[in-house]
Amino acid sequence: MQRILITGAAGDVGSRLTALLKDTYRLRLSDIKAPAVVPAGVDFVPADLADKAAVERAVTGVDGIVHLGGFSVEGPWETILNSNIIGCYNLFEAARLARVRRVVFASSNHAVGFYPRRRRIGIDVPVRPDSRYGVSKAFGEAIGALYAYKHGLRVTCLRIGNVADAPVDRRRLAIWIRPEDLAQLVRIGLEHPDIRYEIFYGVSDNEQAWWDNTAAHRYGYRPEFRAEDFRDAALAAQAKLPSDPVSEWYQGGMFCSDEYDGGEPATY
Ligand code: 15L
Repeated sequence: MQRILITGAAGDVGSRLTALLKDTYRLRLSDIKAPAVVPAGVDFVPADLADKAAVERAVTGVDGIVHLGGFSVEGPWETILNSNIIGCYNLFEAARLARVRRVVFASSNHAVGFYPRRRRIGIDVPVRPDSRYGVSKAFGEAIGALYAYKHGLRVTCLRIGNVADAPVDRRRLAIWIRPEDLAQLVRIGLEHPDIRYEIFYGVSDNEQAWWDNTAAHRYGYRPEFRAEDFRDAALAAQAKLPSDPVSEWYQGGMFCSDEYDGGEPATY
């Protein structure tokens, strides 16, 4: 059984993946504070990602890492710098030193948030981050490529949409992913023999999706959930939200309209 470290394990996505993966791998959890639930037989190693020595302790002896850790929304530059830029470098460098074989990096749709919703994009478009947070995710994808091609780490970057039991508004009808589908993608990243460096979109089988996820499907991803099954509830929730033209134009939603003074939105 592979020994897998999950960073950011105390967060919502970390807790859900722990529950879904605990019988498949020998898990070790890490975060600044212990998760509310640490299942029997699972270790917890505290680590602040900005503390290199602590990160090195956390990764020692594992075969693979699911790197969810860091600041998970837009934040002040100092916070993003320490948690997501320095933290991500520390994680990859510690993985190299400890000869970890695989990293699954939780990237985000916000690495490409400034594409208009009317465009369908694949993994071959240039990044268009919509926030300092999105920039940090593009950085994580770039450092993942460096460690994959230079140091032989097998790296999978998941541009995750929105992880929840159900989509909560119109935007999430396009980008929603059920935790079970996310666990399937994580397992491909940790196990598929042909992975060297890949970017997949972390999205369920949504009819309205803005992303071409051919790469994930090529590796066997078969999402089991569809946002359309929750369409009426999501649209009813959307009807109660105030209108926000910039947010509604771009894929990144409010991450785009937040602090926005860019004039007319891009048409392409
Ligand atoms: C993300 O990357 C965030 O981590 C999550 O909290 C959501 O805001 C999500 O994107 C989203 O775009 O809905």
